[in-house]
Amino acid sequence: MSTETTASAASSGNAATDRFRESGKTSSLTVDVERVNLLASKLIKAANDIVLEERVSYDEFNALKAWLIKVGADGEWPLFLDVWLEHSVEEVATDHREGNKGSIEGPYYVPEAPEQNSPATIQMRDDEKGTSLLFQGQVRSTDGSALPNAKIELWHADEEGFYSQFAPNIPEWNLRGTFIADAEGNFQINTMQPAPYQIPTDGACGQLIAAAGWHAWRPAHLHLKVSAPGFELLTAQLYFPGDEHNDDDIATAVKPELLLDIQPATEGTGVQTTYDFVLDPVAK
Ligand code: MBD
Ligand code: FE
Repeated sequence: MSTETTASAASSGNAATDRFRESGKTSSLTVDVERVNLLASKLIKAANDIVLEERVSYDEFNALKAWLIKVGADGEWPLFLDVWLEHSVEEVATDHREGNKGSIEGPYYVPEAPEQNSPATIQMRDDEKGTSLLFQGQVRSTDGSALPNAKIELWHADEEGFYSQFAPNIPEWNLRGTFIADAEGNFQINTMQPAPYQIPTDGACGQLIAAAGWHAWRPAHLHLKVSAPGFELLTAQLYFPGDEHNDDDIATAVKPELLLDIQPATEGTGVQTTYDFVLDPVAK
C-alpha cells in the first residue's frame, strides 16, 4: 500500500489533536473571566448577527451542527483553527517586532527533533523523492550582530505533501531536525524541496472546502523555529517563488518577506537558497 492510499483526514487530524494535548500549551491556561466574557460574548453576537442578516434557515443551522460535530470526530479542530484563524493571532503576537517576519506554526510541529551541528543533512529515506535543497544563511540580532549557536528547527512535507508522524508509513523524524548554527550564526542544512500541500479532502475541513467551492491548497513551504537565548522565538514559514498558491494560500500565511530566492546548486544536483534570520531581543 502506498502512503497516498492509507493517509486519511481522521488519522492526521487525530494525530494533530493528540500532539496538541501533549504540547503543554494548555497546562498553564488561565484566561481572565473578564476576557472570556468579552471574547465569548463578541463571538456569539457575531454569529447571531450573521443568522439575522442572512436569514439562516433550520436546514443551514442543522448542517452547521452536523459539521461542527464532524470536525471534532475527525480530530480536525487543530487543522481548522490553524488554517482559518491562527494567522490573525500570529499577526497580533508579533506586530511589535523589528526583526524577521514570522508565520503560523500550523498543526504539524513536533518538538525535540534530533539535533545536529551545522553543516548537516536532515533525516530522510535512502530513496527520498524530489529535488535536493541546500538551505543556508545566518542568524543575527536586530542590531546586526551574529547570534552564535542559534538553534534552527526545521520541518516540512515530503515530495508527496505528507508530514512524518501525521501520515502513515514514514520514518518518525523524516524531514524533521534541530540544527545548531556555528560560532558566527551561520547554518547549512541539506534537505529536499517540499511539494505543495493539500489539506485533507476527506474530513470535515475538506467537506467545508468542497461545499463552499474553495480549494484546499497551501503553497510548498518550509516550517522553522529559530531561537537564541535572550531573543524572541521566531516561528516562520518560507515559500518558493512561482508557486501558484503563494497568492491564494488556504491558510493566509504567505508574506512577501518569506519568499526564498532559489538558485541552481553550485555543487552537485538540485537547488540552493540563502535566507538570513533577524531575531528581536526579549524586551527588558
Ligand atoms: C500545513 O502543512 C500547514 O502548514 C498548515 C498551516 C495547515 C495545514 C497543513
Ligand atoms: Fe505545513
